[in-house]
Amino acid sequence: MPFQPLVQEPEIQQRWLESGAFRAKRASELLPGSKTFYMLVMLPYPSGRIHMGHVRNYTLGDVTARFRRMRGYEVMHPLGWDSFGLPAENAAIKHGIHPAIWTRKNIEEMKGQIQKMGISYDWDREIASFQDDYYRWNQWLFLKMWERGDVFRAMRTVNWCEELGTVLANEQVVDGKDERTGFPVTQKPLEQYFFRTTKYADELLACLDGLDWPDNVKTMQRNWIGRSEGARLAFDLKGGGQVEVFTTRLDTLFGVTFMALSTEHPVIERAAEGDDALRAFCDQVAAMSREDRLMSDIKLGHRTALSVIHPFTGAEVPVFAANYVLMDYGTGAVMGVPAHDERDHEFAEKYGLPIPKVIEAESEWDLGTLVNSGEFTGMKSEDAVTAMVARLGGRAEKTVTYKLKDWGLSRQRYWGTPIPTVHCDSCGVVPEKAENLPVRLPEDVAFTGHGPSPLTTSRSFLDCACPACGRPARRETDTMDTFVDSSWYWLRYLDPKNAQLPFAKAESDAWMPVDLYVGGIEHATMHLIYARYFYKVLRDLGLASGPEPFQKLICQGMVLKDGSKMSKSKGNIVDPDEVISKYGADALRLFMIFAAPIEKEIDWTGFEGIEGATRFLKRIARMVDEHAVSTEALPGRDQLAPEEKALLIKLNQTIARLTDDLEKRYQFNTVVSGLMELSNALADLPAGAPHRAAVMQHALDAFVRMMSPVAPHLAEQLWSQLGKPGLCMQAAWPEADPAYLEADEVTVVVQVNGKVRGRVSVPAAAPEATRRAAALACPEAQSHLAGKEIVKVVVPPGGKLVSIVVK
Ligand code: ANZ
Ligand code: ZN
Repeated sequence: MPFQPLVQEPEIQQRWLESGAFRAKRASELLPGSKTFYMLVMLPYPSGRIHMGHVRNYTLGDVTARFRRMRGYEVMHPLGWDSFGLPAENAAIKHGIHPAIWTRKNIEEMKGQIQKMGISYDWDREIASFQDDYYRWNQWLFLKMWERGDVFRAMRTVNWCEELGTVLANEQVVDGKDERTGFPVTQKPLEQYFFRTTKYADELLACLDGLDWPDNVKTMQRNWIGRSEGARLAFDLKGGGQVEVFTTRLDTLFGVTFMALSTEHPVIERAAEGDDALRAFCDQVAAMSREDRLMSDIKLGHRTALSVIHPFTGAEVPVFAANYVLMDYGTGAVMGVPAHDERDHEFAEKYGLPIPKVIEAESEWDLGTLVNSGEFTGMKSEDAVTAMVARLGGRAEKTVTYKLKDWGLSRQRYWGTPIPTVHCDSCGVVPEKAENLPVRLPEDVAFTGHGPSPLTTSRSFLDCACPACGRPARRETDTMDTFVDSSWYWLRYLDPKNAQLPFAKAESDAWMPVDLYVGGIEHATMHLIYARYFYKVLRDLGLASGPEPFQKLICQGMVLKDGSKMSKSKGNIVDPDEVISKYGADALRLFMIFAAPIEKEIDWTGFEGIEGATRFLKRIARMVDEHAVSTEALPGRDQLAPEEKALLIKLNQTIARLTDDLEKRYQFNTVVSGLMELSNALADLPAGAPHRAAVMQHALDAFVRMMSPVAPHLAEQLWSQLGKPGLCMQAAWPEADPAYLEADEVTVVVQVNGKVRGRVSVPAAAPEATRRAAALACPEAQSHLAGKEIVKVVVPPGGKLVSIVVK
């Protein structure tokens, strides 16, 4: 049968589905001692169509899942839908359809596309976060965390968009505007729910060391957690009260010439009550985004009427409100040391403040020695910190501060998990009872696109009884950040129908940790921090075991076109569906795997790559077509002709290499190049080779199995053609035969004075002395040695080269 993917692929997909070959076992069905492999890809957002990024991600996952099955592992390979969030709500506003309808339609469409790619997902485990049998467990976990104090309510300054009536994440705010709509964003204090992520800051940092993750992702997480060792120090305010600062450089204390406080600092807010100019300045800063305040070159300050007293010199130090000091880091107050801190320096120059030098450093690496620092002058920086803390008594202490924030999970949105609490006039904020879950999203809502969330206008949703006192109360209208949905979804796959618990511990113990997680680098921080955090909480709740959810992480590179990311706005999208409907899934899969190493970008350069893949698949199909199925036994090594032996050596070396690539090195593109080389060797076997039929049968049998993870459809077809029973995807991965790993003879290249002069054959196991002697006896080299003095003969490691130096 020729290669006809458009006809054959759907038939083969049907066979797979009917045979249940993708089904993963439940914990109770696993035999003791069986090896398990959990292959996870980042769950997609159902935007409507799959794109090449999805194709690449899912193909990599599928190659791994299929390879592991063939290697005898029990494999877990599921997919679901991250289906709450803004786009559905925006579509609802734009087209007047309910987000649930839009979401369902998109899921159906994308699922069809993914199935056409032949990805081996266990669809019985499919989940979608917008369904109440998923999000009820978000609510259930929320209540568990509430009990333990892992969720709390607090006033925090947030990015507030009046027009949209919601809080925005820092990432969504650009130039003080909502990135999407351009509506202005201001800073405003709001009562919010928070997960206490900071409780796990140290563990989140420490556990990174043990993970098999890309270094750049680990670095991004370390920076995100941002552990800083330093000290807290309280300054007395002139006229009463104190201001506490956090500093990493207490040793620079004698260089302090001003104090900079955040505009939201309580001391500033109090001072602004009687100071209109200060009030106006604070309002001006409130209109700036967090990003601008951090990155801005423009340091803005406002000198207040306040001053603090230097704890050692007794000098009066002026207090400023400043835009570059953030309320949510450290204490929201900075001791300004312009000689030794860049931002403070800029600020001091702008406002004409003195810049005294108090540290002398010999090099960039030297922390320095104190100068002009009273009794501490001459001390090394590190020693000075300790000495100062001691001298300052209760006024100072060493502390650690983190950039990591508690995770604000409130969103003033409709399309998310309702936060399961109730506002009661007599009891305050009360958690809903677990038996009343799920708190469902109401259907009787209108989408206007502005103003407060539709939940706030739905009477059927709002009116409820207080879980504590039973009196009429009002339901919470905030919904959860959609990152909550993706923070434990991979555990629900393990037990998707469980109606008592989010998942049974037996299931998570059987499959966790995830053996390989593949996804985009854009999730290096938020998702991958939140997911690790949740897993630690689940462990502490007794629901899961182990410290970390994802043992190995690979971030696949992007698929580019003309050097830039494929995107709707650039109009440079290549639709995978279009490719599949023309070339079939195997060609697209093969291309995706072969085009580049997994973590590198792929440049989509038109259809040439896909056509190349098609030619290769056609060639293999033709080779099997032209081969007559043989049942003749493979003769022993001694009976084989040299070219037959050489082919079997190539075959077994390829098996060994590809096994290693897939199992240990997670190298995928070299698997395809290995198959290509091997196919050339197969084609080169002479027609008249004495045991041709048996050798070809043996080699093609292994070849087809090895191509199966990458091009599973064609492999399945060829497997039948070779007369093999059952499904190729369920066959065992070939084992390399040690008898054929070493060639009998190897070629040694002979160099004289750096020039290649000849080649000799020696037994593969020949020792160095034999190689050297053979090289010196090489007839082509002899003419270059005649009459010369041999200075030295070098056999570098590997022994495939002998280098002779003469004069
Ligand atoms: C005096 C000083 C002198 C500082 C010096 C640095 C160098 P990291 O390393 O990122 O933790 N700081 C403290 N709280 C701040 C806030 N809320 N907003 C903006 N800046 C703040 O940075 C710690 C340093 O950042 C602290 O140490 C403080 O400036 C500043 F030669 O204190 B330092
Ligand atoms: Zn009550």
